[in-house]
Amino acid sequence: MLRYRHWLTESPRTRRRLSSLALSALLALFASGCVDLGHEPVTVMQGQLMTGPGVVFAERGELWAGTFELATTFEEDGHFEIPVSGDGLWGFHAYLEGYIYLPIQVDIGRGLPTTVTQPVVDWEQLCDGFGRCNWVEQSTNAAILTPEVDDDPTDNPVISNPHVVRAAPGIFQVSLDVFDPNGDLSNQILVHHIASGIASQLNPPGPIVDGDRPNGTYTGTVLIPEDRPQGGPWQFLAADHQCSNSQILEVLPE
Ligand SMILES: [Ca+2]
Repeated sequence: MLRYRHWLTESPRTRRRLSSLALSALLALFASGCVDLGHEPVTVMQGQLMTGPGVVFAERGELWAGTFELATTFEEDGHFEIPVSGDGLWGFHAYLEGYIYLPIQVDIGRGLPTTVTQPVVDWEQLCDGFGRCNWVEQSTNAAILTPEVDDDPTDNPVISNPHVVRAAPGIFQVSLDVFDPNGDLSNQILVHHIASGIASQLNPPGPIVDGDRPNGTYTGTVLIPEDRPQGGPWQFLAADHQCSNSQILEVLPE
């Protein structure tokens, strides 16, 4: 209050000078970037799959070496959009029942919508080299993402008994039984809370041998920030090292 009175009783000339100093200081703060304007730019990974429905997971960091943190479902139209929590490298993973999952490394720009694109491949040449030609014909538009049809599901992971239990506000215990017929489970034993977009990897029930996760009951703890929705269904899936994935199961918390 004293300071305020002092300001009012200064001469007009002094007030103008003080006002000018205050403006300069404010401009300097803006220029140095240390003023939080409260408008954090929205950084989005978005794109278009040739079909749906399914789920896209966003892995923070280098593809297959990062952390699965976020996810979103998509419908028959194949469009997806995930607001990600930082720029830089993210792994994109699309899972559709009946298809081999599609992984792509994406470099996300800060405050920008980054569209995921798929390198256009000469499939005929690739097929000749690998002796397999069962790929879906890919669009010449790199922005139409095209996963491969899974024509041999006999070696796919099989999941059952998905459980979600709310242990405390914002804290959920999850578990899932996973079985892979040829024992090549990857680290992608995944859970997704649909309403909040939060995703997580589950922990294996035993040792990892040569990169292969064991069959058994996987468990985990998922934290949902209090400013995000807490209710509604959860999704589970598993994938192996050949990019085969399980069915996608959906459950409500117990
Ligand atoms: Ca397998």
